[in-house]
Amino acid sequence: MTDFDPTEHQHIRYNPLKDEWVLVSPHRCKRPWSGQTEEVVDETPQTSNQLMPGAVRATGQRNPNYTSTYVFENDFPALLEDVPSPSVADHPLFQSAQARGTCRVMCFHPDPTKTVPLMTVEEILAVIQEWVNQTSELGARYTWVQVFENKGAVMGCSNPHPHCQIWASNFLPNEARVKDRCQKEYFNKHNKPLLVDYVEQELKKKERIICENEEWVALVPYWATWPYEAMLLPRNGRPQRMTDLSAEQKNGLASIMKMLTTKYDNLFKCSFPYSMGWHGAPTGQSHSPGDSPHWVFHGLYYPPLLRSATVKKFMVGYEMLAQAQRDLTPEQAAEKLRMCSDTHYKK
Ligand code: H2U
Repeated sequence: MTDFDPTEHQHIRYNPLKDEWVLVSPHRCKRPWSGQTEEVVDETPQTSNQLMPGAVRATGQRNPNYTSTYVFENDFPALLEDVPSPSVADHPLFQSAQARGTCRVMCFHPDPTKTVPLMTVEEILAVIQEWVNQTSELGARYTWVQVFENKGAVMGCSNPHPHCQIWASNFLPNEARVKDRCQKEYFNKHNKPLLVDYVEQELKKKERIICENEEWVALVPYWATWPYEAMLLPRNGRPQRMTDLSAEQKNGLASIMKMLTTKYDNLFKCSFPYSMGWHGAPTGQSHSPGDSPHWVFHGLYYPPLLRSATVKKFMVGYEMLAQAQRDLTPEQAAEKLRMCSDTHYKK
């Protein structure tokens, strides 16, 4: 039998943040593709788009002539503040609970063509600062504040104007709940945050790093499920929440976001679609700064593309019924992204 080669031989990898395994089958990259392809569409928004400065939204409200970021209450929110609570379950198999919350939309820039990689570092910094403001304000009242960006029609984004959403809830969503538990268990066992240990190891191994600066590392996690999934991890201190970031960390974050998303766009010469967002310690009235030493604030990018601008990864049969499976290895994905230029292909 030949020796194990992770780029040839299938294996499973453990995700300690979610207590899940992923099947890595790199030999599958060689299979031919005659299935669905995505159309490459020019997603430059129409000048009449509803997120533009001065535009009239679906509800008839008019946006101000904003010049930087702009936040408004989502006109079609999935979470409302005041709704009746469901009655107590009469059987353990039929549990429900109250869900209260609020949803906001945040435009990144008045110019509809300025996606994150095309924005200046200063403009991205303004976005980060507004994320901090929103997390701080909503986090005072809500247990979880989820900031996320859906980019590209393939990710269900309804409007290509650069924007994100902010959903705040009185409950801990599943991803947060599992990550809270896993990080707590690791911290109790090792007396060190899981992600502090993880960054240290990744910086030593240097196998999955996409790019880095003095404050942040962008890498394809060892346990990544999406082909070009990335994580942004702080390398100094132990920020538990976005509100803990220092001025240097915010500056560094703006520049590494630009670097990573530029490489993403350059990979297949397209406006690279993804869903991205931030995870930090839970908030709300039962939490206070510094109370969650097991948590390290981090960013997550989940892009769907696999082979080209038109062929995406489908998380279907085996993934739905068994567990996530990926084709190229995280190390191969990191290398491909590392080799991409830091200068945007449109420039
Ligand atoms: P996407 O991030 O998936 O593109 O969603 C954009 C959000 O903007 C969506 O949740 C909101 C939609 O409800 N929106 C408004 O609140 N008002 C509008 O006039 C247009 C879109």
